[in-house]
Amino acid sequence: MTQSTTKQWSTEKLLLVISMIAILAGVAIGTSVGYAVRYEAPTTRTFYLFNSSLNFDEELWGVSHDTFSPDRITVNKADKVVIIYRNIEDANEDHTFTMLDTPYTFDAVVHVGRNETTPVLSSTSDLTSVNLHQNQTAVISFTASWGGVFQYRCIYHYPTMTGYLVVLG
Ligand SMILES: [Cu+2]
Repeated sequence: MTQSTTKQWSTEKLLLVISMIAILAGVAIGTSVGYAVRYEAPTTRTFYLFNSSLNFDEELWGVSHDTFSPDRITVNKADKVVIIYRNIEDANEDHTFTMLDTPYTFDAVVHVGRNETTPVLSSTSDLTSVNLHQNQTAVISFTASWGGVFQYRCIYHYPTMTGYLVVLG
């Protein structure tokens, strides 16, 4: 005589299992749709960056009046970032774009004039800092491979000439 090994599931147990599967499927579909709606494919984002200054007496206040404009650059992770940096200073003064203590390095093409169509002065890869004389333009590029908030600064006018790269994701 053989004994049946087939287990009979009670109706309650069956309903419970079906409910659990339905809930899990709903969560999976909801999450996928949410991701698909929000997701943006990596793209190239171009920003114009300038030195700027505030109208106060530097000696009186004891800090540099120079700042960056803009002082926030926000991108998604994996975007290609292009920063066109112009030294628009009205005096004969240098400014840098420098990223210290970050995982980022960048390529920089420095032009001798006020825009990126003027002749190239230098073209360098894997930099953490680039220096611009008055009326020069740098095209800075890198891929935003690490998420987080990363400082950029001008080494001559720190800490007031400081900005932040925000990489989402
Ligand atoms: Cu500066």
